[in-house]
Amino acid sequence: MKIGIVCYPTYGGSGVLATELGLGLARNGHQVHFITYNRPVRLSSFQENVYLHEVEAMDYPLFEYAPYETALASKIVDVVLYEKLDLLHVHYAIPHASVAYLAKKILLAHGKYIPVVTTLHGTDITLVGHDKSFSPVVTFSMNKSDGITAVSQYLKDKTNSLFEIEKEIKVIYNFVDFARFQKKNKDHFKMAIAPEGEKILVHVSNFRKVKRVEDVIQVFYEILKSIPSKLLLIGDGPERANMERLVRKLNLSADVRFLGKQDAVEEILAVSDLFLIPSENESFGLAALEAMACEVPIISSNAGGLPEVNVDGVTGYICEVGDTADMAAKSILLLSDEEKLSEFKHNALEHAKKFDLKYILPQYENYYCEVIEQSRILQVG
Ligand code: GMT
Repeated sequence: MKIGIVCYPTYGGSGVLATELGLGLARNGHQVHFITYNRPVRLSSFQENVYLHEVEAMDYPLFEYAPYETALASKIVDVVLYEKLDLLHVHYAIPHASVAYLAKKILLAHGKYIPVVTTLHGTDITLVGHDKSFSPVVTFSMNKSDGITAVSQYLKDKTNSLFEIEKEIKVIYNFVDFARFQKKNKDHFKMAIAPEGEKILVHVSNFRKVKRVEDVIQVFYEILKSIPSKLLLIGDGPERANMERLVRKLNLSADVRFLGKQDAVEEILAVSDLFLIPSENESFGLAALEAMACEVPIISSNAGGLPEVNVDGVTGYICEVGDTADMAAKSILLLSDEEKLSEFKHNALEHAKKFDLKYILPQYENYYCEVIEQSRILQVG
């Protein structure tokens, strides 16, 4: 198949998932065309069957905001016609689903029907999409997509409760590529971070309010009272400066390291003992799954789809959103019992295997075939 993938190129989970999906499809022999405004972060080197079409939104003194949607729709039309794409898969509803609808209408005028699949990732539904400034457009364009997928059962249910969706939403879980995410020996790295054999805790996010990074720091503050440990904070975003201030205020600077955006997250996960994800809202928690693939147990909140990824008392522990005392107590329970910790590490890996790319990729391929076939029947009819 020739597939166009529209996504955000940034460090967010939706862009990461879209890129990993495109790379997997390309390895399976499909031709994949990424259409976005920058090189996606996980698209780091040349790969057979992969093409990148960068969208440039023209700047002009009249515009306060460069019209990205118009430029994206034009680029989609151009790529679909010139590369003769079979299907367009857009990740994150805003603005991609409505832009895809516009492109689809323009393409129809050229005599080309392009089936569109929209994948919902989370905040496009739970935070942004539901806002009344976006809601009518999001509802309309989701209903105009030929297929809709959601990355967890929670997100499917949430979408159906917040919007009038006329189509069946298919749940296709996020996945992890075990060729990349697996425990590797990085002892030299561990020595550099935790020279006295301290436990290593890790958090990866875009440092938005919804991630509750302040809870990560508060939990670590409590853990440190009884367990020698280090905290690695990976990622960057609007809350970073506030978090740096909090670390200084709690006098934790010697034990907390802000590593910023990292490309080789798997190398850091490889030396970590525990992953903290106390989010207010999380449709799935791809970062947690990637940690589990590297044998890192999870302390998570019970928000959204996290319980579909982290199994309470098996791959880690689940606590109420904001209950940092419970999160700290569960972390200490695990970190102070070597036998339990290695059992949970093993369980985390075993559970992550259920989300292996090799099982999820065919679900997308089959869904694409289904959507293309249904669109063909509708056109003939
Ligand atoms: O977590 C974010 O804020 C980024 C966001 C995105 O769209 O890039 O992530 C969402 O999509 C990920 C991939 O499907 C999910 O794993 C995250 O749980 C989801 N984030 C939220 O729901 C807050």
